[in-house]
Amino acid sequence: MKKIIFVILLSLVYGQWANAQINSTQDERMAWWRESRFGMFIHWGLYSIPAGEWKGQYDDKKIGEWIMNTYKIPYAEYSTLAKQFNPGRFDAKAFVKTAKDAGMKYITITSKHHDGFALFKSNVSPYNVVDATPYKKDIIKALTNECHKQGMKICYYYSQAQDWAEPNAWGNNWDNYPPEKERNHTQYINSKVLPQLTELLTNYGEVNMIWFDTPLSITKEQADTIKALVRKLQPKCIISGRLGGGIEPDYQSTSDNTVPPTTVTGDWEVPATLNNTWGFKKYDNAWKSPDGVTRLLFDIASKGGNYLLNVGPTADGVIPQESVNILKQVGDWMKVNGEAIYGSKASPYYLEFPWGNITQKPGRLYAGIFNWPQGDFYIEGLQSKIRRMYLLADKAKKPIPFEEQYNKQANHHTLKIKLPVQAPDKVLSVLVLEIEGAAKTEQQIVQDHTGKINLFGGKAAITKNGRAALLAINNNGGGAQNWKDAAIKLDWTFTVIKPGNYNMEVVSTETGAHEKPDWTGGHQVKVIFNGKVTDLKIYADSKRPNPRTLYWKNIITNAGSLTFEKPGIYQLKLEPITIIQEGRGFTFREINLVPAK
Ligand code: JFZ
Repeated sequence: MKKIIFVILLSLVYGQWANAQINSTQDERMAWWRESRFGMFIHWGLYSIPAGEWKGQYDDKKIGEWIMNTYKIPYAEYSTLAKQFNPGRFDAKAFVKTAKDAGMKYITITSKHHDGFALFKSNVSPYNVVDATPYKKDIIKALTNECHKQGMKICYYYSQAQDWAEPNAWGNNWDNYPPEKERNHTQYINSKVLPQLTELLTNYGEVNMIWFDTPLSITKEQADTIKALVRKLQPKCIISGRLGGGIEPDYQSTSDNTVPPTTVTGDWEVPATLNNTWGFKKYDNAWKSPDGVTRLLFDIASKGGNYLLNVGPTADGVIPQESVNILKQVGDWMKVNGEAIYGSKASPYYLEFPWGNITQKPGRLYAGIFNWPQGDFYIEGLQSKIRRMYLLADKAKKPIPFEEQYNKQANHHTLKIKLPVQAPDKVLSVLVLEIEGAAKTEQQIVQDHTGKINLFGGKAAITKNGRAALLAINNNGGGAQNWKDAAIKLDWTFTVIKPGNYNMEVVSTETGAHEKPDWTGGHQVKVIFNGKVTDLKIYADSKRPNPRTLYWKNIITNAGSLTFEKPGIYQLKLEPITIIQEGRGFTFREINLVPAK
């Protein structure tokens, strides 16, 4: 599974000019996308007819659009669904309106998913909505025309590797097709993928992006051919993150539903479901709350990403009412607070806050508060000078009183802010901070005003055998990615302001597929503080939901207590003794030190 790839560009002197050339066209392509921040994903196809049920069989843990694979339905049988595909209630206007009302700026629709069925008229294969169904109308055309009319960007999902209708493609290993190794993948690409992409990129006017997916073993050469074709036919069309073959796409996608725990540079996007499936399933009612979705939208923008949120229309051609309702509420919030989202950039901080997160524009920070404080509100570690503050929901921009505090000994800045008692929005309220110059934040780890000290894994010095090492703290629960090497050690240096006794908790995370979260415990570690070694076994003493993921919980291991005799700088180390090798490894996220009562 692809995770976010952190790319470090080494700018060689002679390479800088070349980079500027590449970046200028990429910047051009990406401009509307960066401005948008919020888009609609549409998974729609023949799978919306069985809607998660096949001959009386149901499965909560399977995604709807994979039903052909789930029940190993032969192509000859599955393809007859086309004769029933007749979405009489489909109205492109209604789709675009739902997206617009939500505040979404682009639509990405499945032009062909893994089942191989095309939602557009194709001369390459009769397995398409015009030639194989009683409906006979080109859905991609209708939606594209409507998007063009209404100023909505239109993007096509296209499954370039898996095509379960094709003997030479990837993925179908239940039909009587040649074994995967004997297939001529290139033949499939040349005879279906390239000609269909040509149709999509020539027959419908401007296409803003092709969203590729599940590349599997696609080669660099194959991916290059596909990329070159898209570039040739529509140079401004974005190529999404999952083309494969190691080629450079225009941006990265995270794993599905995965929100990174920190700010991430570059262009990236979270493809996400509204319940637990992409393609419509009639019995999936695990709807996310509109509050949760609004907070995720803000948090993703704060970390620098786009949110591509899915709806799965029914066989009738309507977006489920529950989805419409959720999106409408997000849209109402966007009407008031959209300024903090559209065209915003990532937070100047690396880490999220317990109360919410921050987006920015030149001269402005937008603090999105989802835990409205009882009493004073604090923003810590901001070095920039503040001009004024007001609530985004307040048209009069009535100044919010604040005080800039500075602890010289700890070199720590704190803003003490007098918010009104009542939050303007019960879900997430935005406080605007007008600042002088570019935002500057402290890099140190320092105790906050509640006394809590947060030692996040990604803030540690990470070493192996005394040398700098890499450990990605970015699994989909926000913890370490496959940490199985017990020689990797973590080490934090931090500033304590208030001496006293502190309880220590070690936090790891669930991870794995969103339909089945998973966690491995039993690892043995030591925590070293002030020459004192505490041996610890990683058990799930308690679990805590993480509002940033909605799927993967934080797992808490109580780790005893420690004492700071006086204010100052301290060091703490975490060193594994043994890590359980099966399963997910040690999904460590952070250590929290909390004042003991
Ligand atoms: C893929 C598809 O298989 C799925 O049907 C849906 O279209 C989704 C948006 O994309 O599923 C994936 C692809 C990549 C990951 C997980 C699920 N990943 O990188 O973790």
